[in-house]
Amino acid sequence: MEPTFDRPFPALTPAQRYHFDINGYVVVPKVLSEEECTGILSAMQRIKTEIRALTPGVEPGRGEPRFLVDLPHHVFISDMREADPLFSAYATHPRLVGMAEEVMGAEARMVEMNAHINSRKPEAMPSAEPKFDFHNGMDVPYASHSKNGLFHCSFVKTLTNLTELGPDDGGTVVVAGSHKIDLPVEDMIARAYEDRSLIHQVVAPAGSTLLFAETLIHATGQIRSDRERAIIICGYGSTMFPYWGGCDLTPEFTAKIPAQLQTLYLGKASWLRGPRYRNLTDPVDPRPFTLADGWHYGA
Ligand SMILES: O=C(O)CCC(=O)C(=O)O
Repeated sequence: MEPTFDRPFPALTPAQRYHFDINGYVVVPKVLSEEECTGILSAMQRIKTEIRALTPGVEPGRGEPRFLVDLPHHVFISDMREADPLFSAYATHPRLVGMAEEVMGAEARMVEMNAHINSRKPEAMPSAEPKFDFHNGMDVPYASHSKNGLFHCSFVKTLTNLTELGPDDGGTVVVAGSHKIDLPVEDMIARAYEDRSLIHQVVAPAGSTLLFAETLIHATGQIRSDRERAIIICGYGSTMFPYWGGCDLTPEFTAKIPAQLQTLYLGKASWLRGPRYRNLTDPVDPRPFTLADGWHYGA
């Protein structure tokens, strides 16, 4: 029998799905265990050290991760898909892929694989009313549609905090509800600064996943504590979307991808998007999935 990629559907409880529809995001706790967070975090710290050790001017090669931001208090690492078996296990975690597909209403492919490790900006005075680097990744009319009364977005992220996020620890901030409002982004950001109750911030134990539509306006929060924040992010898009990153997979890695994960990694040269839709009240598929159920290449 052909192997299949078994992932949950629906992956969200009706209440999680309702929260997502209203706000454009939902925080799902306990997606990763403490041990899984520690493992991914130490792999990220190793990658950070390795990139820092590169000779200045030497560009990372194909398949190798790189810094998109390289500051003393903040590194933004991109193109991590091949860099450690735990990252591939994260990106193929059946529950995470299931959550992304539920929001997309379609089969997923990976379009980004990134991480942030950041701490308080040394020079910045913590502010009670900070300004954020708000942005979204796709516009509402092009990226979204509805089915069975539920919102869907063709570009979705699963962002998991590997460190605990208290109110001062810089959790992601979002302009709640902006995922479905077709107005100029700068106008919505201005309204959110006028009424800060519109800005929601992730406060969650380590191992929680922020699932959000990329039409949602979002940004890194302000760190006021002495704690380092570490998050891992996988972006998923419709299977006909290209990978949104600088770096192709190596042929060696591509050759190892199991048949049932080829579409997830490589997409499809076809516009048949594999629709999958739920009703709000459909119960969640309760099967437990762990990082070990994802694909650890070379394992
Ligand atoms: O650092 C964060 O919390 C937000 C990350 C972000 O803006 C993104 O993935 O697009």
